[in-house]
Amino acid sequence: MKALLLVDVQNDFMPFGALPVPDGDAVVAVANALMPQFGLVVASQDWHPAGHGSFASAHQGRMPGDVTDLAGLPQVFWPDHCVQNAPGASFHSGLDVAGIHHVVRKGTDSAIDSYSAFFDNGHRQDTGLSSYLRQHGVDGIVVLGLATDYCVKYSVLDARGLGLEVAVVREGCRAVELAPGDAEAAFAVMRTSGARIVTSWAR
Ligand code: VGL
Ligand code: ZN
Repeated sequence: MKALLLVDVQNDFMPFGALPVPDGDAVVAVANALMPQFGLVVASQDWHPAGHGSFASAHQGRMPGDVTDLAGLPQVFWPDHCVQNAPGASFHSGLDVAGIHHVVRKGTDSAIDSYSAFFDNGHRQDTGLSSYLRQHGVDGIVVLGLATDYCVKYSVLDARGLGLEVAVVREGCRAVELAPGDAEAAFAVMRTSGARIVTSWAR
């Protein structure tokens, strides 16, 4: 069966949030419209401890947008965002959370970032999502959420690596776009991995 994966539809990624994704709140209506069409709906939640290693504020002399490394991997430093139990980490108030069957939290280890809902950026720890999906007989996922060029992209690439069929709902995604073109580049990489890029009215 197919499951719907909602990636990081959280306050801090909304235009009013700490790590604003332009037009990010547009994905909420798409998520709400699709949820009733799926027997299984899973949502990921970026869930950082205060002082997480991906926060520029945790490193002296670093600004959001700087790129260095963390845990031996290239790392963009971000504004403080999605701190565990803070309002910014909550799902958008307009999201129909009653329609979500399972929440997977990621980014909980201060020493490494975790864009993907499946593994951290070094593929060292597993969030448990793949075994959850396997246990529920899921062979494919339909994905939407925030942000196209980070957490959506890496979740999709990991899902493909796990052998899942993947469709990405284009109008259900919005991008950070630190550099112009990052969104389209992300869609291209996802397509190359074997994911289909679809619209919710033609999937
Ligand atoms: C995300 C940057 C940092 C995302 C999470 O959800 O795409 N981006 N943490
Ligand atoms: Zn994060």
